[in-house]
Amino acid sequence: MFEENVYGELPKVYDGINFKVKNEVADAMYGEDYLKNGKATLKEVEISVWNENDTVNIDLTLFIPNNVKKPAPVFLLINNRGKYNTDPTRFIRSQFWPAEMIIDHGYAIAAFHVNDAAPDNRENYQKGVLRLYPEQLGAANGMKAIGAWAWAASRVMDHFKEDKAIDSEKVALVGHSRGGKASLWAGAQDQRFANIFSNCSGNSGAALSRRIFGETIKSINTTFPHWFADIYKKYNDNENALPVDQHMLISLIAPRPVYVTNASEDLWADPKGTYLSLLHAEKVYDLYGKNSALPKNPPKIDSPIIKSYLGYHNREGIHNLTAYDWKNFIKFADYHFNQ
Ligand code: GTR
Repeated sequence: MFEENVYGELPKVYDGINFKVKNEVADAMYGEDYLKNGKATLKEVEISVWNENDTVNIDLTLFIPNNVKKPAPVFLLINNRGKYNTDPTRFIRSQFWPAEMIIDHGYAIAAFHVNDAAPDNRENYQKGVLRLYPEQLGAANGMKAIGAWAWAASRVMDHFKEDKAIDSEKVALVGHSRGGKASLWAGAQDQRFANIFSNCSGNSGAALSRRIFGETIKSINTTFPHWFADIYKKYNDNENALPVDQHMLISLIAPRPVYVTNASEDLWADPKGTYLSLLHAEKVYDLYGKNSALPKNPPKIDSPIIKSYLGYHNREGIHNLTAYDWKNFIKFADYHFNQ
């Protein structure tokens, strides 16, 4: 129903895929003092996928901790902001992708940029993955940018399956806002992702549409007509006609752990509706015997729920992905991966 009404169909087949390590640095990364301490190995991988005589390249930036003996668990970010946020040289360090902090906790950290999969604008969104699947373009249930970003996350997963330095059973997928809509959709589609993190994803992400609070289906479809299948526009001002709501998207990831967040000042993303969505997903987790015992009411600001299959926090502040968010993602992944 999500394919038919919201995100569009996610193509499952392609003619071929290739992974090319374009750059590898065994002693990458710097300490606080900006002296090189080589605590990670940098790999820049070009993922090429071809279908219907056309090829798409997705660039993966990956740091792997050097002091671990086993294949490393990994956090993969769907980067919907500037590429500088995932600077492979580490000249720029951004809280949006705090690579040093993740490495220090024994995880690898990876990212790809959404524009490689589907440029994030209504004029050019077709000039990525959709070149491989031209039949999607005319179809009412054809995928657009969010679908293409989720599809690309799965191609990175294909790489992790081949990369001996990575523990592909422990891949945590992270997305912020529009990226957090895509991380949920990728998690629902691809069971190889072990943990899903959806940060401030709001409407058509983790928040319930039927609350009609903050961003609505009509406003998202109007501002971002290139994100969802055309048929989704049928539900503009018509939420009750939708056969799904977003708690069902979280439920589709069951029984795998999901962590969602809000920011206290980000009412556009409807913190209350996000928490309710998580709470309603609990019924499906219960079917698997994974009781989360979430409190009925949202927890106080800055009070994360970690030891649970369904995790949550509402961070003090504005719409963003910060070191606070990542610290709690690490705690949640530690809890589930080390159980
Ligand atoms: C907003 C949009 C949200 C969210 C956000 C973002 O303008 O209304 O749905 O996706 O952008 O990605 O930062």
